[in-house]
Amino acid sequence: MDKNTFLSKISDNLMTDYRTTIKEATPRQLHNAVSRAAMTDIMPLWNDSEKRHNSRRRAYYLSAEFLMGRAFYNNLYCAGLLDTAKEIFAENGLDFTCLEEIEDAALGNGGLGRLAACFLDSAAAHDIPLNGYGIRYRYGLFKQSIGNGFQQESADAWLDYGDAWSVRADNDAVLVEFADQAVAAVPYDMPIIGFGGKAVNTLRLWQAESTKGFDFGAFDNQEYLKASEDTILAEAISDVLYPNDNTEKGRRLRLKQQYFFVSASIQDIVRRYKKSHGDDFSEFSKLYAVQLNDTHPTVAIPELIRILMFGEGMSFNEAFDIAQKTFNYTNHTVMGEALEKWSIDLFKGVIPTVYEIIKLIDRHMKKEFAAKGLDEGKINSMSIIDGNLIHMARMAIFGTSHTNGVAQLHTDILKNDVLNDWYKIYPERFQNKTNGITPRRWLGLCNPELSALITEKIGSGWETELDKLQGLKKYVDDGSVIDRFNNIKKEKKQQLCDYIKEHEGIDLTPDFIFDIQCKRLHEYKRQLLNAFSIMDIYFKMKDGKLPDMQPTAFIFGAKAAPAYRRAKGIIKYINEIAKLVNNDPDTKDKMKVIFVQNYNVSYAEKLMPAADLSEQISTAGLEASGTGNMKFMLNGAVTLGTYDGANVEIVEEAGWENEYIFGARVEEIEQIRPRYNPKEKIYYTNERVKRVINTLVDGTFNDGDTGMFGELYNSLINGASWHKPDNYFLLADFEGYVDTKLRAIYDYKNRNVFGKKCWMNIANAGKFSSDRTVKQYAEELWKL
Ligand code: 26Q
Repeated sequence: MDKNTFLSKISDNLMTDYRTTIKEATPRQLHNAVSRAAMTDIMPLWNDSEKRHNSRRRAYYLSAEFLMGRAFYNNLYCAGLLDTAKEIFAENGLDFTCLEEIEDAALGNGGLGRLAACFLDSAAAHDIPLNGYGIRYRYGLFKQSIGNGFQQESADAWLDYGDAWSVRADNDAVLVEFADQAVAAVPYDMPIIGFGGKAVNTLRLWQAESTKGFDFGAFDNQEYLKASEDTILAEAISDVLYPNDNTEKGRRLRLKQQYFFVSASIQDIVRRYKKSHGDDFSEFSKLYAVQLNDTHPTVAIPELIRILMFGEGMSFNEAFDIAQKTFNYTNHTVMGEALEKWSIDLFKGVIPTVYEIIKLIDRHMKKEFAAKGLDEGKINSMSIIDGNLIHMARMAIFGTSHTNGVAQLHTDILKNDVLNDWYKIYPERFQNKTNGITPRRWLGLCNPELSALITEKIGSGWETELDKLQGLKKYVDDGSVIDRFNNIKKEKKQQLCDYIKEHEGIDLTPDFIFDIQCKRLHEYKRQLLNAFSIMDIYFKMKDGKLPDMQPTAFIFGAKAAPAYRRAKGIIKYINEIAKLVNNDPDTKDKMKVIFVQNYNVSYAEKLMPAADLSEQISTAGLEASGTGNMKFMLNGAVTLGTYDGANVEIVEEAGWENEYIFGARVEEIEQIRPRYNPKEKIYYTNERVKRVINTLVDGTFNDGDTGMFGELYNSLINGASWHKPDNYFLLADFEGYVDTKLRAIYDYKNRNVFGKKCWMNIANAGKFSSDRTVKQYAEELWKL
């Protein structure tokens, strides 16, 4: 679309929708008018892609979360319209960044949701027929602000800005039935615009609505609330994203959400199949592959069986066979508390027919196990229905063709430890698919300055073939290229400083080394260890033991699940440290601690390009993969991390000499675990550790009399009823961590040497493109 056409479409939209002009429009009006103009431009390609894909085998990605981020800049970039739009804004005296007031589509919590978004982007860029199915939450992940050092939550009403990038498809609405309720599932389709114009795929998000609408009978009887009751109860289902990352109790509404979007999606797929193949289901599993993003959509297995049995008159065995051939399951965690289990009573109360199917699956599995010669004890210990609980991961492994982990180390742990019983029975079912990130959003869009340098050196093409970055290696000894990289890094840091000044009110300069940890707040990710290291460095500096230390900014971004008390205590603790360190005349010119508010995809796009040090410090064995680590790497930060998740592969690609790895490895953690006594063996014997940890309880800081800091102290030193002391091994890794961090901070003083390390990270980041990941799924799992 040329500039004049684009401009005239924008002007038309502004006039018909808002009776205004480009000079007078508000940012929101501009956002909608420009977005709709771009939509009309991609529409033919969208329809075209769908028709083309209709005639071949295709895959669906079922996920309770799609953490899309802001659509506007990304979609224009992928559609090849970004520069034109910028010109139009400039020519009309408009600030292109004013559209940053439009909220992200934050329909996800963290890694798992963002991975789904990256996969869709990659599939579209490479014309792979992959469509997403999920929930159109009215409220996405809560917005976070910090008040007096505490996290505060507020609703994320992202739809209040309009939803210019969706098309409501009323014709495809379906009915979803629960024991006590029936609701309409109405699809909203979002285009997933493939970079370079090869294809546009679809993300179909379901919204729950009443089938009855307004009850005039009740209204006439003056029962006003009752008149709207069905609407309220129906819409509650897609009202809000559960804000938990990696753990959750089994809540009734959450189960309703899962069944709601899964049932609607399976009905949609079956309907599409019947349109072309009628009642003969023999081709179904040859036409479709369905990927289950963790266990959240696992109820798809019994739901497909239910529809095939009761709707199509198939036997259980025939239906199970089709389901098993159609589905695959991705596991994203090894932590026990994150493995979904539902109480039978809850299940029976919400979706009794589905529960009956699960009983059949469980019985089928037991027969198969018995035929394989497993003894009764073993069989019972692996049952899907176990006591009064339904184990979703067990159903996911048994009811699908393949189970995959998300990094090599994670897959090895699944095979050899967490799911070893299953691996022994079905070794051929287990695969690894190391995660990736889309280089469009995470380099092209968020770092145009670095992108331009890369293109200058190796030409374009890296955007869709990231291995081409290898071509950068030969410049590593070219001082002028490293200088230019360092200057770009400085520019990105300055941009972040400006943004932080505006949004957090804190002064910061790009001469500091930027040490950044941004990710969900969780004990296993060990933000508290990072906080302790800052206190240790602070004390050292006060004692005059850190001569000429490179001034360092310790930057955090993290949301805590609203009910996760310890995580919220850690946020408060970091903010108390910030207050102390940033105001102490002895340290304030050398250290800055910043906790940015409302970390989300858009903030990540500003933080990743500005980082020198990428903090990836999870307890070894617990971070399945990590994907933030890859975003930092691609933007030329070095990793300060444990040998965990995809960090292992990052080191393998970039070389040990270009990362800062510390701490106990998985085997060592397993070895120390049985006799681990942090109180006697570390706390009482190591003065540094003691001094730092005591700041939780010795009055150095104030937790507003919440008792939060005391609880954190206890969790480390005394343990709790449900866990041993320091179950994430902060004390064990403390010294190695601080020493390694200080080594990195001092190394930074030689900017050329440090810049080379950064450069080697960029040059070796090719493996971590989600294009590679999605192609592996397409070939090895979906058999496209
Ligand atoms: C479950 C039940 C009820 C409510 C919420 C949940 C829930 C929600 C989200 C459970 C887990 C999650 C998210 C998990 C997650 O993001 N895992 C991360 O996945 C990334 C992509 O594979 C990995 O890189 C990370 O290592 C992993 O932690």
